[in-house]
Amino acid sequence: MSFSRFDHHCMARALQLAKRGLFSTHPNPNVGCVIADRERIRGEGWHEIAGGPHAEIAALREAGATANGSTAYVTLEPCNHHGRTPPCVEALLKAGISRVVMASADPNPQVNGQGRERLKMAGVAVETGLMAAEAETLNTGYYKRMREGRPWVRVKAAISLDGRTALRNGDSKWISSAASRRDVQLWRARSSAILTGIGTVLADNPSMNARLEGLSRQPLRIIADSRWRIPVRSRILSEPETAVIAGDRAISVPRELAETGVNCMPLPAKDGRVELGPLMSALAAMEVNEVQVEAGAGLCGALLKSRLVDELLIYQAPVLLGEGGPGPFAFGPLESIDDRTHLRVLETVHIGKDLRLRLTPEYGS
Ligand code: AOF
Ligand code: ZN
Repeated sequence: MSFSRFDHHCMARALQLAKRGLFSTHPNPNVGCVIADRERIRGEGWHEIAGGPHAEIAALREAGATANGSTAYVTLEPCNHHGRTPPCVEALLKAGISRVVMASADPNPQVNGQGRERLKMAGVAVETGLMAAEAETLNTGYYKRMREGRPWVRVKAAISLDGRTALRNGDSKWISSAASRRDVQLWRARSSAILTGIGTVLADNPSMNARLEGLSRQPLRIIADSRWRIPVRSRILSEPETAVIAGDRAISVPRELAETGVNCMPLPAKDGRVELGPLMSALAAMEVNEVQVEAGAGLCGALLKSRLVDELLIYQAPVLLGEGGPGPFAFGPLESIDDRTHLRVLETVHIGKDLRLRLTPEYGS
């Protein structure tokens, strides 16, 4: 299938619009839509919030009567089901759209090709795959949850040039620059959930919220706390309805903790530790698309060893911390260099004085 320069231009614009929903659409995907006739864009829209209008509806509203006979460029397959809102396909047909170009099919089993089939049946020309990689990257967590029943897991760490996250005495404030710490807030804000461990909660008493102006939602806070040890007055529990504690189902939840109203999630455990695969499946069942892990070396190492990590977000500061401090991942000493974990670098950028690396583990077979 060949797409014109104008097609590319319109889809690039639709992707740009989709990004406006990055901090607000959870658990829905980010979607953008452009309605154009042969030479001009007539309507633009994006999905802003779950329960609100889908991108197509917003764009059709702006296009008005000019939609008749026009092309709709959508970053995701238009839906053909009644969810919180009516099907977009019907609205596109009613407006007289004659061609639909979509970046990617919607992996949601309620949609998955059905939107496209319905459009075709009604005589609309449908073309798929324009800028598909960009569209999938934008909704990487949504695709992973729909396809695999697991969230996208991103581990964030601030390290020194000598690979440490703290001094031997535990001091770590601050290794990365203020600019890096602000950048972390953006990644937190787009995440469905932040995962940390009880060790970090006891040591640092963090709030793990997203501190950005104008946010309409906060990520869920998940605490891996196998023995239900969390103090009820921890900062991370200050809004109990936005926290989930994952503990060993073989140990009963302390009454004081249960009475806070926080969601205590009993899970299978091995060697006294909550099993991380079932934890991730449970989070996906709660419609968590992206999880950002901000935790100590133990939990991060266990996630990596379980092959649950999809992405590393590393802020490397040009400082040296000397011997004795931990690294970001603990999984025991290796016996052979052949056992090393390989990572592929996705991106490197300078943030303030630091270097920000995004990497993905290459788990092999
Ligand atoms: C579209 N356009 O802009 C979006 C779509 O409950 P609802 O009504 O909000 O529907 C949510 C589902 O609709 C979501 O899981 C995904 O399959 C699709 N999202 N579809 O045609 C949009 N955001
Ligand atoms: Zn829709």
